[in-house]
Amino acid sequence: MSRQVENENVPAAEPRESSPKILAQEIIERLTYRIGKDPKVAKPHDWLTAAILVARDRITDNWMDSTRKTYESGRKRVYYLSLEFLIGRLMRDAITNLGIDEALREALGTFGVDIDVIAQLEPDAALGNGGLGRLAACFMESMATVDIPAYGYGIRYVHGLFRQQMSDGWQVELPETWLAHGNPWEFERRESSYEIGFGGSVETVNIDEEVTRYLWKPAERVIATACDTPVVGWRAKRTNTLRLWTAHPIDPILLDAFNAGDHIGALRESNKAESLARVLYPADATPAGQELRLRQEYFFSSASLQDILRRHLQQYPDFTSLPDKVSIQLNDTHPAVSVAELVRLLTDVHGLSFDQAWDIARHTFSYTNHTLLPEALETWPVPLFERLLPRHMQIVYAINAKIMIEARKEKRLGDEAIRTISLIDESGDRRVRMGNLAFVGSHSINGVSALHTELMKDTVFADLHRLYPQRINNKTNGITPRRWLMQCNPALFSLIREAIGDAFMDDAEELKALDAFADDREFQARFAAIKRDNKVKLAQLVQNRMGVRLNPSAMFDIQIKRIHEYKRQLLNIIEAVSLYDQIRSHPELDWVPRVKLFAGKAAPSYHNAKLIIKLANDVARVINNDPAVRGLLKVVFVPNYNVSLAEIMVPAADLSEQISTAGMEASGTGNMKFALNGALTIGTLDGANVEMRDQVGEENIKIFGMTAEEVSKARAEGHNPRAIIEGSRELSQALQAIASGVFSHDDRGRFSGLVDGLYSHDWFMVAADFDAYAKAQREVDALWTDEAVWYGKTIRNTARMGWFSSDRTIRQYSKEIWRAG
Ligand code: B1N
Repeated sequence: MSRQVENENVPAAEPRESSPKILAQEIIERLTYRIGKDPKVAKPHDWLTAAILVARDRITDNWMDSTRKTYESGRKRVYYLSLEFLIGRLMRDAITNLGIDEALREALGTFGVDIDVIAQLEPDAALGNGGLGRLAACFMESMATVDIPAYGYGIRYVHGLFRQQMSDGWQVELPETWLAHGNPWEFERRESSYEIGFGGSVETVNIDEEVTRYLWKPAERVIATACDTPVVGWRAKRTNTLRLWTAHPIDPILLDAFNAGDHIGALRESNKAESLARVLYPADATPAGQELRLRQEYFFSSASLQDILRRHLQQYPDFTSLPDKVSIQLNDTHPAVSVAELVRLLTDVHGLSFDQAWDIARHTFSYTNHTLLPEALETWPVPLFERLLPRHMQIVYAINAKIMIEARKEKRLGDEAIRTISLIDESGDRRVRMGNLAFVGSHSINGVSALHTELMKDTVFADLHRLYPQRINNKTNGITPRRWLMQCNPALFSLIREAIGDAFMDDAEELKALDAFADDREFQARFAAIKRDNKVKLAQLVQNRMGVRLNPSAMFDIQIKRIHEYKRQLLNIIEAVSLYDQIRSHPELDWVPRVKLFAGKAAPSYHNAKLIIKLANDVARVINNDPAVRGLLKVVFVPNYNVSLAEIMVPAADLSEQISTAGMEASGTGNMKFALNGALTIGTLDGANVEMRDQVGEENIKIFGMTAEEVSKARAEGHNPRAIIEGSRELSQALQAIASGVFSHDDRGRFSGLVDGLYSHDWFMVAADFDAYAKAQREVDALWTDEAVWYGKTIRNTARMGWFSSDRTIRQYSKEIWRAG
């Protein structure tokens, strides 16, 4: 049957000892024989690689053990298909989960090497844009932690998300070269390679009167090769695989062209193939829309499915058992073409009938929707889809026919419903709707917060929900408490352990026990001291990188996330301008000193988002240099936000800004990270903020502004932003200052377009929510002035965030969607 069975007699590796002494010996051994360096001349990077290799060998033992057990137990495997995995650095995560962090620190110390210094040399793997990619990374860690046999599948981009530099306050994008020093975590698997086709034509072969087969003859073919990274769970319970695909040409060099002297032309195929895995599309919550993106989507979907089917056949006789043994989770619509690809593989390659294949597909796939933004719903022009994937186009039509007939005949839906359910959008140029394809091809469709899930039922998927009322369900997002508390905030972690013991380390909901300490003045003082230390650390970083001095006694008010109009960084900046006005006009009042920190990247083609970054920088320059402010307000935009920077900023926040226009942020996950680390949230009733309020209690969160319902009503009935602005003295003054060039002497009209947008339509309700937001901010100031009240609230936030552990989210997926128990 399979290779594994033949090797049954190979014993499992003995667990390795991990004393500092053994680790030190191993480090020297790796340095010498794997890196080829004499310890005397080893550079910090060499020590890092050696340390990673030592950790990796321990993980590898565990990994093989996990793989073997899955095979032997016949348990169901879960496959998480995602175009993004925003994993960040891996070393600290791996060594804490292995439980060798302290021993490794000591081992390196014997050579005079500081683990904290070399840890910072590890590149931050940014194979994702934002929340969706980071969620995939948290899920990978939690699936290993709760002992689910899981594989992540994605693309091994040579260039992850661009590096952001500031040039005169404008964002400039530079390529990210995370692989420059190699990647000691990964294992290339040449033997796991698959052919992926594009273009060409489809031949029809009539086997007999009843059976017709279709033979796709692709015009282009490339090879996908696997690259594996082990993902170790908490306490090394199990280790799973993150399998990322690289692209290679079938013929690296076209010999005919080469011999004819066309040396560049000889590499054409090679360049074309490798372009597939070259770069991550930098758009968050908006589809890229280019042909290369569709090629990437198909490339990784096909490679992953071929791999999944091969693994299944190694263990089971045929595919009737696929839905029992395999769950495939589609992370948004980016892998949705998988639905058609699985049907193709099962019918054209493995000889099943269309009906059998369709039935298997629907019971195997499930789909997570991450956004309702209409512009973010992925669709592809029919001519492009047909040219690139002619066989899949036929399958999409075949699926569509089935669904349309069911909707019309059995469910008696009308013309309008039929139009919105169709896999083909006929309203303009014809397009394939990937959301609808993912929906009809899945047995479960989930949203990522309670509110978002309800809105899915009412808006984008209303008619599909009517057709399949059982399918939509909610799985509120979560974050891994290992990275987002234990590792990023070791001092707070120790304090909590000391107070309530270790139970919360294995069950984050045990953090609740901390509630008992919320009003304990001594505990508050220690909690506050840790927060202050974290702020000092961030202040040092800001001083070093930007030369701006921050006062660690001021309130650190932080908004970090992708720059997007719906996330309303603009609202925050306008409020800063207004506060600046008031501080100058009323020097006699007791202003609470604040530092407003921003960080985040804008999609390179998103004009207004880039303008908002420039505005933040322009406003910062003026405010930070005005002596009349007397240091009461500072504004800082920290460049190049990434996971590693988040690990420093999150523990340093007093106030967390989660202020999206209600109804637009599907969940948010940064909101959870801040609250877990003892920040108060100022936020709208949007995404997971709603459930955070339920968990922490409404007295421990500052909610303001319009509800999702009010927003949609205002949009439908038309609202009058000009009247709103004119009715608010603070807002109109701030807007006037921005529009008239107070912050942009070199180009006075720079921001007039941005401000005009608020007067004319204010789609994101910035003006509409301004007064409520400013009022909420002053209430936050009042809370800040009473330390006992402030820390009582923030400690309760930490205590009550346990439910937002991604372990809880993954257990729900496992029980209710995957049935992978
Ligand atoms: O997914 C996160 C949520 O917490 C956020 O609220 C949500 O905005 C985010 C196309 C996306 N939705 N859609 C994307 C990313 C890249 C891309 O090319 C869409 N990201 C989200 C996790 O659920």
